[in-house]
Amino acid sequence: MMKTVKIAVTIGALLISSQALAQKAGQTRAEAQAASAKKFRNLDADGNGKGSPTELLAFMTKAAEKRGETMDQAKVDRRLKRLDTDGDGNVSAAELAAEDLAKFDKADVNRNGVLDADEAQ
Ligand SMILES: [Ca+2]
Ligand SMILES: [Ca+2]
Repeated sequence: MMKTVKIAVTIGALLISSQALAQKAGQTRAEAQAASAKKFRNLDADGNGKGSPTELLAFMTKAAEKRGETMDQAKVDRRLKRLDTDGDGNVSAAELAAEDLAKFDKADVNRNGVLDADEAQ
């Protein structure tokens, strides 16, 4: 009985930590930029270079489903508002990269361009 509980807790902890691994140890800034570009290609489903609100909704819904969560329009709207810095109503690759690289720079406390083990989370 106790053993089962312990295993369940371990699995739960693993799931949580793998979800939190948005930033990987050893990742360089260039890799973060490449990952962002790849993410944008997934977001921009019709390949017109713009992530439309509809595409963002589909993209975020898919990501939420992977985590076993649901997505709502209000969340997507807030995300779009944050991402869309030039205010054209769409997300560009540059706008997405700006957010991703800002996250990277925030995590890269010692500014050496690589996420060290203690900086990755
Ligand atoms: Ca598009
Ligand atoms: Ca925009």
